[in-house]
Amino acid sequence: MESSSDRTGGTTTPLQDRLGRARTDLLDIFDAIGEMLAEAGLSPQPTAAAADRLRDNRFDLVVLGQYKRGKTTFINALLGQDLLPTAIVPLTNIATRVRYASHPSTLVTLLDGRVDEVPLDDLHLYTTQKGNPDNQKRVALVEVGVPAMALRDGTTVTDTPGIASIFEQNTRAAMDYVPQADAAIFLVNADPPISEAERAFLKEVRPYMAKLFFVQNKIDQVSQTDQEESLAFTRQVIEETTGERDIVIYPLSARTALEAKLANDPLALRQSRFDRFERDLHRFLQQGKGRALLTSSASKAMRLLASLRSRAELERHSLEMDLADLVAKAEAFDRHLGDVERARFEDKAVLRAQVGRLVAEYIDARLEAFQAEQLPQLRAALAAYARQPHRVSPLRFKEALRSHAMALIKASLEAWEGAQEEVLAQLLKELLRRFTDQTNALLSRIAADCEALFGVRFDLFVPEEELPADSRFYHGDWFVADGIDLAVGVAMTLLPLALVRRKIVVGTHRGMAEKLNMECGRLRYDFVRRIEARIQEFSASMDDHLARAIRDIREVVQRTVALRREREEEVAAARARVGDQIARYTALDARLRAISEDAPA
Ligand SMILES: Nc1nc2c(ncn2[C@@H]2O[C@H](COP(=O)(O)OP(=O)(O)OP(=O)(O)O)[C@@H](O)[C@H]2O)c(=O)[nH]1
Ligand SMILES: [Mg+2]
Repeated sequence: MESSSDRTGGTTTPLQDRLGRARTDLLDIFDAIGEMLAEAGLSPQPTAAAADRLRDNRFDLVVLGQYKRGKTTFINALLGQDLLPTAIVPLTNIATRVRYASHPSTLVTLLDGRVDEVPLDDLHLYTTQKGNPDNQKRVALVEVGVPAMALRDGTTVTDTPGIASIFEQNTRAAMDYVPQADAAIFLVNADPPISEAERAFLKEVRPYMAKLFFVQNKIDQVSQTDQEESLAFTRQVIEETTGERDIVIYPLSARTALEAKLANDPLALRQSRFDRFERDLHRFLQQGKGRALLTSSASKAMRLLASLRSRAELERHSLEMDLADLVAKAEAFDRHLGDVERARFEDKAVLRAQVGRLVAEYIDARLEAFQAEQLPQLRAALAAYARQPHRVSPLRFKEALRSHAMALIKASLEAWEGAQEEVLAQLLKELLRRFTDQTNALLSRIAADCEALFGVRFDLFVPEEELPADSRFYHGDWFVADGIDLAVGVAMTLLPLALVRRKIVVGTHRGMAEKLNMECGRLRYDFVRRIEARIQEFSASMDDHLARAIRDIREVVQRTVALRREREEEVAAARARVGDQIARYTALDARLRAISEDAPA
């Protein structure tokens, strides 16, 4: 296959060229449709958004693996730059997304939503355990823009904190990035071979990933025999864990590859065996995503075009109909819209009631049961902790107990929240799907009215990509690390030590009930707020679909009625204009079909 290389070892193939041409063609068509929409007095915004997506051609890769497997080094090797900080000690503690930018920039998004721009040299102050211990700076995500050739097609790569065990904080953070990614690279080492923690993690993430690349890193550290033995073992474990056969694992050395790229040494790059991985990754990116995005963009363009065409046909028809007949039908259409509005009002009342039920039956009832069940367990755990030897003053003892109680409550609530989120997201999705069905039912009622009255078909429905997907809830920031307060006065310190300690334990037990209750209240508030925001946003977008459909039809009919009543002499010119529009739509539609059919498989 002919191919031309660029500096970073990426290649362009004839396949890419074909996709590239199709993309350029499609971008042209979006421009043309945008102009036509504007000409028809409609907003060209949908074409601009679709074209942006196509131009950006974003594809999100995420790199996962246990700490110290070389994830960050691997990303640097991919970029051919020593960009992200690496180290011998466990390092990355904040996810870092790298994307293409013509001018370098580093943006830090904080948990409260604020975004700060920082110098690239300060990156380590935010993303590493050393620079930002236990995330004291409250960073949510760091995004680095670099002019790296490997990312010029819109691919982003996200570096994640190393997983340790599946119960640990970093693991959760890494997991958070999984559902957002289009593909993941899972890094293990030649030595040691795949561990139990890695196996457990893999089992957890596999269902979420459409595509997973397996990499055996650091092959430079072991002999070839050892490397092959380790590879066979790793393969066996991965196949058993995922139930897949004949998986591909890429043995390579990220460090050698990075050094080779920095020194511009093709021989060393070959030795690193990084090039084979890179080639396959590029092929996957071009074929998989490139084609999927192209076809979905083409169908979006066809939909926009179809709606323009229906409008033009409605106009042509309205120009030709008997005027009295047209006026009567326009009135009938408006009357039917009154019915649609009433039906909509009822749909919304039903939606509100369903949300209320979801909150009462699901959140409230479960939170109550959770509290009743957890409190004795939490108290037992605290009592066990109190029984351990604590050779400290009563004040210190109180402090230790207090913070242990807090940690217990926090962990139990977080586990509960994590488990509920998924179910809740599912229930919410079903609810929104039902509401979408109702919206679609109204849209097809409007379309049927239009067809019956004016003889023109509009394809009205909520497009597939707007259907509610598994909307993940992002973690709210509800936990407040205080609240268990008990008075241990000076007087108490005069009592016998054992008695003081007993009092402290009892006091903490009491404090725990209050704290648990308070935090459950916060959690509830957070859940309800997020659900309501989601419902509001979704129902507004559904309303938009209806309003647009109605406006499209009414506006054409009313305008034509006015023209025919007031400026009969312009009717002939209007007919010619509409005929011309329809011919242009037909030509564009043919071009779109050619792109869809020709899109390389
Ligand atoms: N010999 C060898 N060392 C490597 C290779 N890749 C990475 N390392 C080294 O392994 C250590 C850890 O590398 P990092 O890239 O920081 O690993 P990481 O997975 O990002 O680590 P965390 O961020 O802590 O999870 C560093 O000392 C790297 O130089 C490799 O291919 N060969
Ligand atoms: Mg790292």
